[in-house]
This record gives sequence, C-alpha cells and structure tokens, in this order.
Amino acid sequence: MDTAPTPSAAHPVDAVVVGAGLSGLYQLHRLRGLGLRTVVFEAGDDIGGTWYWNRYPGARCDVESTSYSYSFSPELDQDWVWSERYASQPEILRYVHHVADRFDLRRDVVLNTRVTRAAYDEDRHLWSVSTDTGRTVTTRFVILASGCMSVPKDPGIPGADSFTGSTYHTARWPHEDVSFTGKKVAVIGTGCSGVQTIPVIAEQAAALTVFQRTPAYALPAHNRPLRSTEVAELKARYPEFRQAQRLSRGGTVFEPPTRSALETGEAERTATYETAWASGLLSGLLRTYTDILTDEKANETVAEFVRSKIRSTVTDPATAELLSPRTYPFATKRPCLDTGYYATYNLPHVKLVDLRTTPIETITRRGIRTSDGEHILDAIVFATGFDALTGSQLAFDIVGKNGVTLREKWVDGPRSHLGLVSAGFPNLFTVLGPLSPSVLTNIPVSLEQQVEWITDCIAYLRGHGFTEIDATPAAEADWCAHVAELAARTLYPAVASWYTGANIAGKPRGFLAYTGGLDRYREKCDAETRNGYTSFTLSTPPSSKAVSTRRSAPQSSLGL
Ligand code: N01
Repeated sequence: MDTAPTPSAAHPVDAVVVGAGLSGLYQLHRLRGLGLRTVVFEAGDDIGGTWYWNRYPGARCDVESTSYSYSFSPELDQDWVWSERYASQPEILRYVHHVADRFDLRRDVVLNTRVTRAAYDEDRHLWSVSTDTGRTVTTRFVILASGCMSVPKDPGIPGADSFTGSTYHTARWPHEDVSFTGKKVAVIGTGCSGVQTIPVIAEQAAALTVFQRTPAYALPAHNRPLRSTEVAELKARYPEFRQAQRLSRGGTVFEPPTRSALETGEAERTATYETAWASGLLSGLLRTYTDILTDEKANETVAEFVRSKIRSTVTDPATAELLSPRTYPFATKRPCLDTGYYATYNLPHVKLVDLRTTPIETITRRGIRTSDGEHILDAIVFATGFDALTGSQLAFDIVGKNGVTLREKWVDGPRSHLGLVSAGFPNLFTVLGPLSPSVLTNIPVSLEQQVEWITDCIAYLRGHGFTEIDATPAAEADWCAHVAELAARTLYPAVASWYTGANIAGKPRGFLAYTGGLDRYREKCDAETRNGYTSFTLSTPPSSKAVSTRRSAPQSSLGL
C-alpha cells in the first residue's frame, strides 16, 4: 500500500528533504524527533541514494564497513552484522533498507519524484518546492541531501547515439542483470568506479578494452570476510569507537603522523609504505607522513612507491608504464581501493588503450574509433564520473531572496557559510555540499555531524520564535576565504580533478572541499551553536517584522 504523504499547497509541511540516501534518511529521522512534519522527495524508485544508483559490477565501499555506517543508534550498531571488511553495494543497500524499516522512515519518503524548483517567499519566510509530478509544497525549511556524487558526468563523446550495441554508465546501472559473457566490452574511465568494475567485467567478457586518459593510484583493499570474533570484539567497544570517529580528523580512527617523509631515511620510509600498502586502507599511505599532501618531493616518494608496485604486478613493462600515474601527485585526485585491478592487465583478453597518445575521435555504429583505428564492440561502459559537489544543487532551479537563483550566485563557484547555508537562501541547508569536509572524509560521520547541526539549529529557531536563518555575507566571505586559504597550502588546487571542478566543461575552477579536517570543522560549527549563531541573521515571523531582532524574539512555535 502506498502510505507516502501527499503534500500540497493546502497541506504544508515543516521541512522538505531532497534525496533519500544516507543523509536524507537520517535528516528525516532527526527532524521527526523534533516533531517536524517532514517529507523526503526522492527521484529514484527506491531509497538508498548512492547505493541505489551505483550498482555496477564490483561496486563496493572503500571505507571499512564497520566504520562506514551510522553511529547514531547503539542498538543499530549491535543489531546489524557486516559480512565483509569492505561491504559490497548490495549489502550496503540492504543495510539502508534495514535502517529505514527499523526507524519506520519510508512512510515520509515520496519516491519517483524529482524536485524541479524551490522558490523563497521573503514575505512569509517559506519555500515553495515543486516536483516533476506536479506537486508543490510549502515548507519552512529545505534540506538538500541530494548527494555529493549524484549527477553523472556525460562523457560528451561524439557519436554515442549511433552505437548499436549496449551502453551503460556506472552511476546509472540497470536494475536487471547485465551479462557480458562472450562479449567484447569497453570501459572508458579509470577512476574509482572504473578500477572497481574492470576486474569484475574482465571475469565475464570475451574481450575487455580499457580506454584510459589518466591512470589512477589504486591501492589493494585486501578485502575478506569478517571473522565472528572480530565482529564481537568491535561490538563490545562500539561506543568508544564511534566517539573516536566523531572526534577524528576524517571520520576514521588513526594515529596522525608526526614526521616528514623527507626527514626519514629511504629504507625506513619504504618499510613504512610497505606496512601501509599491506594494511588495505584507502588512507593508509596518506597517513604515513605529515607532508604527503603539502610537499611535492615528499609526495613523489609515495607516488614512486605505488609505481614500483604497479611494475611488480603488471608483467608487460609498457602496460605497467601506461598504468603508472606521472602527471599529478599521489592523492590529489582521489586514490582508489582495488581488488585485482593491476593484475587484470595480465589477462590475455584485456587490453589497455592510452587515450593520451591515441585519443577517441568518435563512437561509431560498431564501436569506438581512436586516432589509431576502430575497436569493434558489443558494449561500452562509461565510468566517467560525476559533476561532483555542486552538481545536485544546481540541477534544479533554486530561487532565493530578490529573485536571485543559486546558479546565478554560484556562477564563479559555490559560496556558503560552513558549506551549510548560502547567504540570500535562508532556511535552505545543504548536507555534504561544497566547502565542507564531505568528500575528504568518511561520509557517514560527516553527514551525521551536519544533519545534527542542522537539526539543532532548527530546534533553536523554533525554541526562540525565529522563522528565518540566513548566513551573513561577511561570515560567508570569511568562510570561503578560509577554505581557499587552507586548500592553497596543499597540492590539491593545482590539479585538474573533480575536486577542483575541472572534469566538467565550463565549471568554475576552485578546490571544492574543506581541507581543515572534520574535527576542526565540527568545532567551528559547534561554536556557532554555542554562541547563538552569531554568523547568521535570525529573524522573527514577518508579521512581527517591526520587532524583528536577533536576540529579543518571543518564544513561540513555528506555526506554518
Ligand atoms: O569518476 P572519476 P568515478 N573520455 O571522475 C575519465 C567516488 N567513488 O566514478 O581523469 C575519456 O574519478 C576520467 O579521466 P580524466 C569516489 O569519491 C567511491 O570513477 O578526466 N575518459 C577518469 O579516469 C570517486 O573519486 C567509491 O583524464 C574520460 C574517469 O573517467 C568518485 O566517486 C567507488 C572522459 C572518471 O573518474 C568518482 O569516481 C566509486 C572522456 N570523455 C566511486 N570523461 C567507493 O568505493 C571522463 N573520463 C565508495
């Protein structure tokens, strides 16, 4: 039975959440806890967000499953049992469904519904949110939980429509089984999605051709089933573990490095890198020394270590060299965690095409033509990534104060305070958006921090009779400058990557995430809460505008 709510102008809600992935579902849970009438609009035909859409063969989380999960419920921690060190996409999706059932979340999720427009009514302090199903709902608060990696990048290769075989994008994989058995398959793209799917497709395909423009730094996952003893041991100390995660720099628990790579002798350094390589942790190598992301020479020591591993795995030296990243420092594009990626190129039916020397000219009716000739294919898999961080917020019309759209405001790049509220767009919050730690951290820890901050903020507004919160332009300017200044101390901004918006034609260039660490970010957000949101303008209901002031607002309920 469809029990989803049917909000309309005549039946307003207190909060609209965009997206029913990990962020949106937790936001719903927390807002319900405040007693807010909340509706979640989800474009997909089921919940799960990233883990609903990215169901390509080999899709798997590259943060350990015991860390990559919600921490807000000790009972949930005890109840759910992960089967592998790194959970596969189907297992994570099962977990999301389990959470939704456990906390009875589905009844406020409206599926198959894409938000098309949100417009702010300055006179009433209300948003009007429209959807592609013709619904319009009036709401005080809007929370964009639409994901930092949810708008797939169109590869923009000419001729794609003429191909008579099958095409797939890793981020829009069909829900039906796809068989590559006996087929000639191409994968375009060697980022994390490509690196995960290539070994699995190679197991099925008769022939696999990988079209690589930029090689990845891929680190071995050493995935394995979890032993019942280690699960029991973790469950016994989960509360302390979760607390340590919350206080950590990036949402995973580790001892921060204290020494420079350049002040360490080569033998000792190599031994340290070997240990990190054997750990199977995505950030293992990054955590070895203090200067990996700030000093090119230090970075080159680890980059060369990874290249040595590629050379020792890939038997053909020419292929090994093509797979070796040399045009950007280690981890300035996101590193990948792999299972058998490099060894796949030793298989006789797997071929690597270097697009730097033989670029794609066009997709043809029969396959892909590079400057070197035509590759005849049955299927093409685009593993070409996303319009990251800003893509989902700019995908629909958001009209703020004075009729200014978010697209207009962000024409030169995103601007917001703490990555949470953009000045001129009151009562509109973003989870995992640009200018926050998001993609540089273990996502569930970051999203919980932001969802909890947003929830506390809304509780404060309601408790103090405020109906509007907006970032001050000065605080926003300071935050943007702070984010840019911290990023400038690293090797990140100089590299063309999705971190800097360079993968999308016409997208303004700038490092999009906060590099200061989740711990420091949390402290800055908490300070706002403690100090009564001094970087924001809080306003009382429009009818009482004459007495509107930040501090002397009457106590009253929201009252839509
Ligand atoms: O996308 P990407 P992704 N012609 O942008 C190439 C997360 N994630 O989906 O680098 C030819 O990294 C492009 O080449 P280049 C994770 O944060 C997490 O793989 O632009 N090639 C690149 O090789 C990750 O970083 C998990 O030169 C083209 C590739 O396509 C993020 O999602 C798993 C091209 C795109 O790589 C994105 O990863 C998977 C063209 N026209 C992903 N256009 C987890 O495990 C693009 N490319 C949690």
